[in-house]
Amino acid sequence: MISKRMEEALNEQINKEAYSAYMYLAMSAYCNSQGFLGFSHWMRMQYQEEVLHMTKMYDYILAQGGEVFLKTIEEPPKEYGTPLEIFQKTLEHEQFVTKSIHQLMGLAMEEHDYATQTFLQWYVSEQVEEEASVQDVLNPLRMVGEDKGGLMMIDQKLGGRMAPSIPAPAN
Ligand code: OFO
Repeated sequence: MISKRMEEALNEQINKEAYSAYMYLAMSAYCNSQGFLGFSHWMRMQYQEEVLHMTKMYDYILAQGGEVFLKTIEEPPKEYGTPLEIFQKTLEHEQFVTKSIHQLMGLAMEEHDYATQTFLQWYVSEQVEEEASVQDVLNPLRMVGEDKGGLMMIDQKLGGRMAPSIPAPAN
């Protein structure tokens, strides 16, 4: 069982994960339109990952006898600039999501909600991985700058990103 306050906060987080999915899908379309098919693929995989983050939280709310409220998803921008700018925006967004997960954990601690703390631990670790995987792309992007050959090499590498696996059942 979860409190009404926790139910509301988890539903807010579902909306943030849904926005993340939507934004990465928009980035994927943008990269495709710029001819960066590998970057586009990476973003498409990231979109799938966010859908899993969202549904994992959805499953948890239901497993705890709570109610799921799907809210309006904000429209993401259409233009994102250069590959370097795209990944800078991606890192900023993931840092925002990390903060949001930490606030949720803070609420679970305040409420002595041990089940939700255990559940959220997965997201805390996941956000460390999310930020690290974005940094792994940002570092070579900073190195190559505007060199077209370098950008094409990174694009090719990102085209090999594997599809995310289904997360373990809630909790
Ligand atoms: Fe769901 O981790 Fe990214 O946003």
